[in-house]
Amino acid sequence: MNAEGDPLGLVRAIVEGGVRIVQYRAKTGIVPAQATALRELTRACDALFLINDDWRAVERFDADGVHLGPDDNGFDALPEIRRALGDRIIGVSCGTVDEARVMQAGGADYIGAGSVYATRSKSDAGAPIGLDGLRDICAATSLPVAAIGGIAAENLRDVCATGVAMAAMISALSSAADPRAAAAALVSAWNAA
Ligand code: TZP
Ligand code: MG
Repeated sequence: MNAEGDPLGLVRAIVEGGVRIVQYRAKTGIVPAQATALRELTRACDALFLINDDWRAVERFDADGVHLGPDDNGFDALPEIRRALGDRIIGVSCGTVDEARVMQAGGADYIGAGSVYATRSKSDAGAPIGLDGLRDICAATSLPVAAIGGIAAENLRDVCATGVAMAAMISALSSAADPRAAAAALVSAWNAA
């Protein structure tokens, strides 16, 4: 099972394993039937459903929010997006303390910080910020921080100790032989950290 071949099966497995936030990264375009199915699945499991890149798709698929990076439409205009999305969640990618401060002032709800370690899942992720970079961002913002990039079972405890509220993962889940078991083990390790 993998994100390309059977994204719905993968998400079903990981939410059954205890994951409670799912971000839909449709880099070649949103597939409406897929987004609708993911919305239904996440709602049934009490998991949040966030759409990456495209804040205009949030209402259309009744998502819980959007995640925006520097290249996305609206990243520089959070107040306008806030007006459009109301109480829905707005998350933004940051790699530095300054970016985190600007985004907090702009009205973001959470900060996605990374890449923490080297990653093969995002070609333009830039140089890793490491645990020190992550710690600095956590100290600079009162927003919840989601760590991302190269996070897996072996470094989860170190990541958690920086003060982040969440850890986001692609390959640790999508390349697992048994994504449900991998998700359950990661959630349990996180809760114990
Ligand atoms: N943003 C920064 S790193 C990254 C994204 C989307 C990819 C994370 O993927 P993985 O496989 O968990 O390293
Ligand atoms: Mg983006």
